[in-house]
Amino acid sequence: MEFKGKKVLVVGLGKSGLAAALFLRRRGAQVTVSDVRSAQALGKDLPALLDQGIAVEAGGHGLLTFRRQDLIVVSPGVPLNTPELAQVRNFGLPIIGEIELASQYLKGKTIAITGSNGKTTTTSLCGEILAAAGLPVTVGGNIGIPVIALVDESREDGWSVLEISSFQLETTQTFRPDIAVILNVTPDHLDRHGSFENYVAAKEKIFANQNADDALVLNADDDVTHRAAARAKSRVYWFSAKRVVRQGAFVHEGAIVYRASEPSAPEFILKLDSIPLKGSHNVENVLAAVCAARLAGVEAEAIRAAVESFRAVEHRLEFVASVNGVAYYNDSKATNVDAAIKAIAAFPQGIHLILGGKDKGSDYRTMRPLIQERVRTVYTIGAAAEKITTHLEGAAPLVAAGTLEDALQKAAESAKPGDVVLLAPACSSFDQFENYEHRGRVFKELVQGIAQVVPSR
Ligand code: UMA
Repeated sequence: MEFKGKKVLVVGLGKSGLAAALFLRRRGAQVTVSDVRSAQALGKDLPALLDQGIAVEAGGHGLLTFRRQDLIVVSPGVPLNTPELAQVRNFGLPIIGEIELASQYLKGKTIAITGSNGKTTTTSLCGEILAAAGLPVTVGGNIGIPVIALVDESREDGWSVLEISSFQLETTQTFRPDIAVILNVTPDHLDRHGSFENYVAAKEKIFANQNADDALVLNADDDVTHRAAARAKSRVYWFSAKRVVRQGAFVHEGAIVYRASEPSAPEFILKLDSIPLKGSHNVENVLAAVCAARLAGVEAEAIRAAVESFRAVEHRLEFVASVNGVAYYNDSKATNVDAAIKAIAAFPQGIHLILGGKDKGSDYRTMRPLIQERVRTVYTIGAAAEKITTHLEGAAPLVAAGTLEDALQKAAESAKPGDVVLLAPACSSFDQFENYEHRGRVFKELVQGIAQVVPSR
C-alpha cells in the first residue's frame, strides 16, 4: 500500500491508534486522529503526534473529518456501527483495522492465536517456546503491544506470535497467518457483536484467507471450534485434553504427546505434572502452544524447557499472597463468564468469589452449579451487581459489596485458613477501573495492605 500524500484517518487514540498514526506518518501519509476523549484527557499522547505533523480531532468524531479521507484505520475498541463509520462505509470509503494494516508489512512467519479465553497465556507461552528454540520471535497484538509496532523489528527469518481478538478480526481483509489457533469460543462481547453467531464469525476470520500451505489448530473438545473445521481450506490440526486426535497434540497416560499425522506414533513432549500453571484450562493452553510450536518446527526438548520454566501471566489466575492461611488469587482477566467458571474450577472448594463490573450482556446463570458446589460466598461489585444477584440468587450467600475494596475487606474477614479469595469478576472493568490491568493491580495492592495490617494468627 502506498501512503505518500494519502489522507488517512485513525479512529481512536489508544495504544493501537497511536502506533498506527506514527507508522502511517513515517510513510508519508497525511494523518488525522479522531477520538471521543477530550484534548485534556488525551493529554500525554498529543505532543508526540503534533510534533510529527499529525492532526488531532478530540472530544468527538466529526462526520466531515471522516468523509475527507482516502482510508480509515479503526482501533479495535471502536465499534463498526459507530454512526460516522457506518455513514462513510456507505460511501465506499475503505475501512481497515490496525492488524490488517500491520499484516501487509510484517516480515517473516506468523502464528495468530484467538479464542474467548487463554489467548494471552498461550501467546506468551508460544513466544517463549520459539525463543527457547533460538528462533527470532516477536510477541504482540491484543496482549498489549500493537502489531503495527512490531513491523520494524520483524525479520524475514523470524516469527511473530500474535494474540488476536474478535474486535481486531472484524476489520481484517487479507490477514493470513501461517499458523492460526482458535482455543475455544464461548459467549463474550455480545454487547459489541450483537449475537453469538456474529462473534463466532469474527473469530473464524482468523483462517478465512488461509490455504493448504497453512495450518489451523483447533480445540477438539469445543463444539464451536469443532464445527469450524468444515470451513477451513488449511490443514487442520487438533488439540484435546480428553481424546486421541488424528494429528495434533493430546493427553496420553499423564503426558502431552504430539502426532504429526496418522498413522505415525505420538511423540512424547512433557509430563502433565511438570506444567507449572494451575487449572485444567491451562492444560488446554499448553496443548495448543505445543501444537503450534511443533508446527513451527520446534523440537520437543525446547518445548519442554520453556513450558517447565513458564510462570502465570499477570492477572491470569495469579497467586498474590497467603495471609493467615487464606490464599488470594488475582484473575482480573476473567472478563467473561466462561473465564470465571474456569477460575472457580481450578479450586476444589472454600472459595470467596468477587464478581462484577461492567456487564457485557452475559448470562451468569451458567455459573450456578459450580458456585453451588465450591463457593462459600459471592461478593458483588460494580454496575453488574444487581443482574448478577438476580441470576445467582440461592446458589450461594450473596453480599452486595459495591467496591473491590469493600468486597476484599469482607472476604478477608470471613475467610478461614485453607480458603481462597478469588477475584474472577466475569465482567469487564470499565465501570470502576481504567482496564482489567488496573483492576488487578488495585486488587493486589489491597491484598498487600491486608497482609500488613492483619496480625498473624
Ligand atoms: N474511542 C473512540 N471512539 C469510540 C470508541 C473508543 O474514539 O467509539 C477511543 C477511546 O476514547 C480511546 C481509544 O479509542 O482513546 C481506545 O482504543 P482501543 O479501545 O482500541 O484501545 P487500545 O489502547 O488501542 O487497545 C487495543 C485493545 N483494546 C480493545 O480491544 C478494547 C487492547 O486489548 C490491545 O492490547 C491493544 O489494542 C494493542 O493491540 C485490550 C482488550 O481489552 C487488552 N481487549 C479485549 C479483550 O481482551 O477482551 C478485546
